[in-house]
Amino acid sequence: MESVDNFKSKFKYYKLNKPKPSLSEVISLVNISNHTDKATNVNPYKVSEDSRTDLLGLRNTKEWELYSFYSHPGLFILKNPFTSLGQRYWIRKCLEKYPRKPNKLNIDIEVLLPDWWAECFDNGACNRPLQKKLRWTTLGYQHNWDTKVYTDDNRSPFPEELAELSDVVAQYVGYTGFRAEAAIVNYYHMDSTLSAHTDHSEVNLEAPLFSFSFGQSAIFLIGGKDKSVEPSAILLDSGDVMIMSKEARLCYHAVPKILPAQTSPWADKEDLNKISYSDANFKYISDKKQLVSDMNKNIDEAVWSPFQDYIQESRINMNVRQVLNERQSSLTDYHFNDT
Ligand SMILES: O=C(O)CCC(=O)C(=O)O
Repeated sequence: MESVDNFKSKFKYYKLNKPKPSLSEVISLVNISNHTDKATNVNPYKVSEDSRTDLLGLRNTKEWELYSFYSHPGLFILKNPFTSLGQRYWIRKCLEKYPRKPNKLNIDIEVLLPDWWAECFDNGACNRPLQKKLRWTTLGYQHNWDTKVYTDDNRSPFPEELAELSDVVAQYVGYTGFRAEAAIVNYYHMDSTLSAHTDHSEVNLEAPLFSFSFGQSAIFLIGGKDKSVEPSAILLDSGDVMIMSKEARLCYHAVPKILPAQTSPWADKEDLNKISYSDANFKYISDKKQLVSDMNKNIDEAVWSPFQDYIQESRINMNVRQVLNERQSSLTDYHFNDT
């Protein structure tokens, strides 16, 4: 007997514009008091500080708020641990740096652009149609959307600042051996959706997946290992970090709707304080001075303005994965299990 696709029904319900879906069942961690039967705060009992947070645009780990979900073991959301300046830095990296070659872009089949963001401003004014065309770029091990198979010859260097950011969050949730090796950066506009799927291409399915959201908000659906399980709807706001681990790592998920953000944390002027060069024990970042300079230049509203224009109408999601097993050095290294 064919099973009922409860995932599809929920996806359609939230995707519709007319009639507008009710948002009363959407779990919002801003209004957690309305959802205490579904999600709860689970901050680690003993939180140690991380010397890297300040320079990566993050608040002190002691201020972070981590939530888990009763119906989804292994799923966690870290509620916006970023400063305003941090949000600007990461949004800008996703627009200015990550879509550069050799990374792959969805628009490659139409036109090969060495530097998409620069091309958008080639004639001075912003080329909005070209801006709106970008839907994804891939980093590190390049996700192959057709075969869903990673290969060693289809790999570009993984951005060291994103490896560092992922490591800080991984340490906080207890995944001390996590290595960021692949990422998909998804770009959404107000009418974009992402259909139901599972992420199972990685050799290592024990390692969690870290998903960072910026800009406009989204309704995120997460169900079970098959589509008969009715999904929960969760609101993801700018700065939120989702961690999909254990059972949740292989569950169906989707984005049926982008919603206007209720606040603009990237524009909070009170929170735009310059960072200064400090001692941070970085694992991946080699040039601290460059990092500090890249972070601080976004305080200047004129410099920040083109990125502001983009994010005012869009959402960006960086989805970071570990591909290999712990002691594996490449996809063709089959000896990692030998003792
Ligand atoms: O945009 C999101 O929040 C989810 C993205 C996602 O599911 C993916 O890249 O596999």
